[in-house]
Amino acid sequence: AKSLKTFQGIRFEKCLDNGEAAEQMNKWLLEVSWEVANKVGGIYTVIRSKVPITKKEYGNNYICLGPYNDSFVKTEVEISEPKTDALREAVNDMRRNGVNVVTGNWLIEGFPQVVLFDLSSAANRLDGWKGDFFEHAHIGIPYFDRESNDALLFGFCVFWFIGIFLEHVKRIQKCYVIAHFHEWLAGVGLIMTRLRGYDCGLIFTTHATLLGRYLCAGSTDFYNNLSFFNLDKEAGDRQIYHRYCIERAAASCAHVFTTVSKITGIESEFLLNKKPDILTPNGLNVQTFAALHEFQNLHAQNKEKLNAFVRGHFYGHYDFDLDKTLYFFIAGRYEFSNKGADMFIESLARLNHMLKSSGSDVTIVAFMIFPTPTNNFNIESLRGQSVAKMLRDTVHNVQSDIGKRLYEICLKGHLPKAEQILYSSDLIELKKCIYASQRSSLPPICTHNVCDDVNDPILNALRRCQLFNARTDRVKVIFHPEFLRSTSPLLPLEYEEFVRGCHLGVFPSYYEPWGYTPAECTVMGVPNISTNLSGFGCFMEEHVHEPETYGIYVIDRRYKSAEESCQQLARYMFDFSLLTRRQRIILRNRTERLSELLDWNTLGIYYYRARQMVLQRTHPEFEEEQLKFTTQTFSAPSTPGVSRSSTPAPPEHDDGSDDEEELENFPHQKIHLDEKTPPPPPDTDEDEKPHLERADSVRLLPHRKD
Ligand code: G6P
Ligand code: 1S3
Repeated sequence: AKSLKTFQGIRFEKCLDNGEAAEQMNKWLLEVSWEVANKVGGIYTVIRSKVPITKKEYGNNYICLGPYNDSFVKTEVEISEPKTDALREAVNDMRRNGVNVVTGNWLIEGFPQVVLFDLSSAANRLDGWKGDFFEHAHIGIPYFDRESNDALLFGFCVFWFIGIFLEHVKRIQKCYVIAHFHEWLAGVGLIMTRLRGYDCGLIFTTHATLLGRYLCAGSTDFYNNLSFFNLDKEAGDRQIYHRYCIERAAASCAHVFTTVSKITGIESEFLLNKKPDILTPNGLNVQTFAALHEFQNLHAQNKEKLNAFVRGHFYGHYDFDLDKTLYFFIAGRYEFSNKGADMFIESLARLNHMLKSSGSDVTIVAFMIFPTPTNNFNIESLRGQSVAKMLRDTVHNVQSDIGKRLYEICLKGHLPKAEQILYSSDLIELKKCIYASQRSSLPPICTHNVCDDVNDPILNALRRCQLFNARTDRVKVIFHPEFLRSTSPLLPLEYEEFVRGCHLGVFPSYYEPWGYTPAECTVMGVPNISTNLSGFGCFMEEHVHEPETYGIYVIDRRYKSAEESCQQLARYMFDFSLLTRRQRIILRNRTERLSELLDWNTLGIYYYRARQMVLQRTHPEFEEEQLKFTTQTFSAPSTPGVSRSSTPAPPEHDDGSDDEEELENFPHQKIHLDEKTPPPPPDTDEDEKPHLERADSVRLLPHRKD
């Protein structure tokens, strides 16, 4: 919607070219996160992908603060001394006092300045800082919780840095400094900065709540009981009381509190006792191709790599047609029920039954990519690839020999007889390979030896549902308990290549504040399934008219029982299996068209709004001041004619656009080719408030588990 791209009537792009203005105004943004140049989970993706647009707005006055992690710094950071005085002073003060601070630029698009604190060099201060924290915030950190101890060290380093930085930066002229903290691990710095009353606008963004994650991972009927939890007790029972206190205090101390989706906003209202001031959905750095069909070609190329793997993995049982095989996948942090792996497997079993009983000749290969400890690849999986390679090499040699013989004979002016070009020795070699590819066991359901095989939830669910890769099964399963990498001897693909090669991403999460996996699928033009308990699913339902027609399927896990949701998921997957190749191509085109909606160039405006809000709250004179520095940019009203809609308009030449007939038989829902842009919400002050439903008006699930 237009409102997604404008702020107080000014187009977002206009706000972005202000790096110079920020420098002139002495306006700074410090982005504080445990995942700055330190890949742990989703927040790394948020910060990393957001850097280019944030740099546009703040120029050199944008600095990322994080912990020093030797292995990442070696490959991700170009170390150099700080160029600005305030930064140098703050860093040198800490160094003089024995804290090792590494500075430089993060080697990612945007090349932002980073300040990284070596926490081990500050460890001798742990007890003192714990005392200070208790004195000021009344939160005690137990000695045995290493993660919290690190969070405390990190927080105090950031707090120390900010104090000195502010002192120096305001010497020259009035300054506007915003410190934006992500997640509880960065919370201590925010709490201390606020409690000491520093002149710094503080934003806290939570990407999940600690209690939410823990409660959902059990068998709690979470969304129906949000208002009933005894929070202190629940946190205490899980030995995370002090972490929960940090998170709650950070939300409460922030001048502006944000979270990534409506659903996590509601959760925060109950679990952190704070309603977010604004929602900041996650975007991506969308790669746009010059040619529209490039991403389709990439699909075909990468699918071929998956085909090669599947041929090897199913050797001896390779009796299905790869031309009629579809690749589905689920991936993420290994939180079995939070990420909906339980529902995926249950629905695959149903899909298997539906395909068998309908006499379908389609095969589904379902990949599950969740890292868990293993003792390396299993022999059967490696053997499969080597058997396939042996056969491929032998066929290649025979083929080349046949070619030479054929050429020789034809040169002499004869047509060859079969035995003149295919020798019995060739047949023997081929027979040897064919015999070697016989097997007495079923193709493995897992590529590795999982350490805790007996208790592993995915393996147990597959056993319970009897998904064993039998010949008669139309649904085959492959659990890959390791992140993908192009150097793997088994499945040598990067995650992005893998996603592009697949047909459908399935993410039936129960707990998912945002969900980057379906968003990544979307920008790569891969249709996907999410739920209305995930931030992404809700966002797409809100902003895209009939998302199914764009290959965005959202399962109802909120108002339906688990059994009903399972059936819905199985039905979506079954319907997808009925699509023709042509229909799949059209659908991929449509999915990819939604990329613009998920681009930071669109979604970055929410972060921009949060920053404007914090400055208005901490420096009421700020807006007027800003106008002096940015008159030219800000006085230009947006031209309605150039505003683009959030449901992107169809491109002029879309190989799917004139195929209404092809879609007649689209099994789930007919795709409407007339684009409908959802009515934009009013671009008023009211719009600044998060669009949260009142807690008491939220319709809740009857029961989570049947
Ligand atoms: C892309 C390619 C086509 C290919 C198709 C396969 O669209 O450009 O050449 O035929 O992928 O699609 P499928 O859904 O069958 O993997
Ligand atoms: C969190 O990471 P997660 O996979 O543990 O933060 C991500 C970034 O905001 C978010 O996409 C995800 O839903 C959260 O769960």
